[in-house]
Amino acid sequence: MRQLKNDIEIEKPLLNLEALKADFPVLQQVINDKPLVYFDNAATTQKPRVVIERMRTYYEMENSNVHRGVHTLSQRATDAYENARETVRAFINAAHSKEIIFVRGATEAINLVARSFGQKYIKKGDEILISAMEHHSNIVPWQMVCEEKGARLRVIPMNRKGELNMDAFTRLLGTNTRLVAVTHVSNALGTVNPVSEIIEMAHRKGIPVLVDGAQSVPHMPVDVRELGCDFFVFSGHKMYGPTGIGVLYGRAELLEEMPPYQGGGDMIRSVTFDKTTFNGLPYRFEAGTPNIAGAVGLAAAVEYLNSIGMDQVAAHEKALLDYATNRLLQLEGLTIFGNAKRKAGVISFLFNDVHPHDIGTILDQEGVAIRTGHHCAQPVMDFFSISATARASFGLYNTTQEIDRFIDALKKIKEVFG
Ligand code: C6P
Repeated sequence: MRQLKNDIEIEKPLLNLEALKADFPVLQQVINDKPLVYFDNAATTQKPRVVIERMRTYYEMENSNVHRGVHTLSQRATDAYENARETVRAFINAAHSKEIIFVRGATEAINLVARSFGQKYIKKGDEILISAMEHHSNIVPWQMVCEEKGARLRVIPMNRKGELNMDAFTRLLGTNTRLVAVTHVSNALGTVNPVSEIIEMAHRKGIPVLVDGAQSVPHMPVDVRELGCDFFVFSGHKMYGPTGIGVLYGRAELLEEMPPYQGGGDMIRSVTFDKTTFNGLPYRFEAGTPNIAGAVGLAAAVEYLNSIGMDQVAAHEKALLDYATNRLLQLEGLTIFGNAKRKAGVISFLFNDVHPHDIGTILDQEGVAIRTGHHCAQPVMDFFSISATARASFGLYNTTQEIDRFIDALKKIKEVFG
């Protein structure tokens, strides 16, 4: 069903937004005398009460160390932790729970693959292929490996709309390419990349692919087996879960062959001063006491997302993106960076000559939280010959009314700066 709002046709809200918003204590606040509008979801999302409560219950009733004790609390903690792994496995449809490695976040997951895969498989003269729109987390770890191994980092170019040049990608996939590492959704431009196509093309040449799903998993259904990717990484805090927990999915055949990332407790089978043998998956990659409460909180976030349905979330955020884009384009002097055909709910923009930090500050005074800066994607800024943008990014609890507030606040900027 469609309705008209400010002369723009929009989809009628697909979700019960009032009820959803009530699930998030932080969103009930007044900031600078205005009800908070939170449009910084690409940086981190807010947490629903079920996540906060689940972590509280964990600490009040189950807290112990995992895989170590025979006592009841240790069993409870171990069960909660391993059930969380299974919940995450089902959410992204991995084949085995041993393919789910709990890490601190997307950044650590990429560093793990860069270190471990890199140590075993990357040698002098090899190439690692990334894209022009990567977050620093999917650039720097590869640069470090390249430096160490004498390998070369190559970059799939993009056009001015923020779409990857797939012809160039075909040409760049060569006999020296050892790995392709691309983002599913760009945090700076909102582009949804054709990762299925990228994976298929790379696999035809026997090259594994890592997908950075930090900005996709919270906003659309993801099925790692359907994608066919070899590695997939994401962060709990961007999907309504806690900070300090994230996931590396890796195909078992690959992970089994990779050397450990860190040494310590839980990742070993036996240790003597002469020799250590390592544990099996997934524990081989989880040295030390893990973030148990984080994993449990992440599972609660996944269950929360499941209760809404990822198709619904994606459709709602697409409607918000279309509505906001149309309204923004009516503002004279406003430029949107990232106009790909397939986009997620991220809008990077500049407004006349106003510095993005001033845009962010004035919006904050109006109770609207956005991010300003280079978004840890400096090469994207360089590509457009700018140093920063203002960025609004949507989450499942956002509404068209909030977008109206955002537009009204932008109009105030025009009044202040002329
Ligand atoms: N982007 C943003 O405001 P961590 O910090 O490990 O949770 O996620 C890193 C990361 C990796 N890939 C992409 C595509 C990302 O967007 C991010 C985090 C945030 O855009 C913080 S810079």
